[in-house]
Amino acid sequence: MTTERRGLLQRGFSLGALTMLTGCDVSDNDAVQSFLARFSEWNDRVQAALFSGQRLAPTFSETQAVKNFRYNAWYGPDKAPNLDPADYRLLLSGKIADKKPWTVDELHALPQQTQITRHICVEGWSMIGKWTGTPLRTFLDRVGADTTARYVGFECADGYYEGIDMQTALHPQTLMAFKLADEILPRQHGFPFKLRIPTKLGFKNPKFITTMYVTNKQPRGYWTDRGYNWFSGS
Ligand SMILES: Nc1nc2c(c(=O)[nH]1)N[C@H]1C(S)=C(S)[C@@H](COP(=O)(O)O)O[C@H]1N2
Ligand SMILES: [Mo]
Repeated sequence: MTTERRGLLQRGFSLGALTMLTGCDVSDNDAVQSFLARFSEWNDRVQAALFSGQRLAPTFSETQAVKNFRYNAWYGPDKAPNLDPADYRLLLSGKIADKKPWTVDELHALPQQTQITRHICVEGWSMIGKWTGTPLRTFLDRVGADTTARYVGFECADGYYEGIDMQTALHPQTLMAFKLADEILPRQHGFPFKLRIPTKLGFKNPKFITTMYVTNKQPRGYWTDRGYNWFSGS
């Protein structure tokens, strides 16, 4: 790759723009692919270093929050997991002292707070929603999680998986959201809970979580395995 092209990439030109400029499909080029992969890893490290654990995502007023929130997954809403609250258990593993599984009723009895924040999806849409739930930090304290560990990972009922750094897990706006627009979280939006992280892109907000674990090994992410950045702050 020429110095000129590398400069373009570093200034944030998209692969599509680069293809238009050069008239060839650079994404077919192995050297470009491996360069972009390294660029992406570097970008994750820089983002992690720049991200302040205390910086708050913007919040909005009640009137700005939508009632009918948009649905997203790689399958249609009719295919979303239909978890039975009678059978559901949140399983805990890894560096957590009390690994007792949690029922929906036990989760709902946790202290809750409300946030009105913007959800931003990499597919090019965003929406302001009102979510209510328990700060993940409160839950991690409650179960005796080792918060000196580096990551918290999640596995979901639809086979999705995600993970976040501990700083994000302890961020005051990172919620285990049990409600959307004042209603119990609808099935397609992640019943019994989704992780709501307004400092992260939409895909780092896993729905229908069935397992939570604390680890020092960076958890894999569903969309990260398909080429998106692991850090993906918004
Ligand atoms: N389990 C699970 N969580 C998920 C997804 C998914 O497909 N499965 N999609 C992610 C993406 S890309 C987005 S934009 C949001 C969509 O959440 P919503 O349906 O409540 O809008 O969920 C995120 N969490
Ligand atoms: Mo998304």
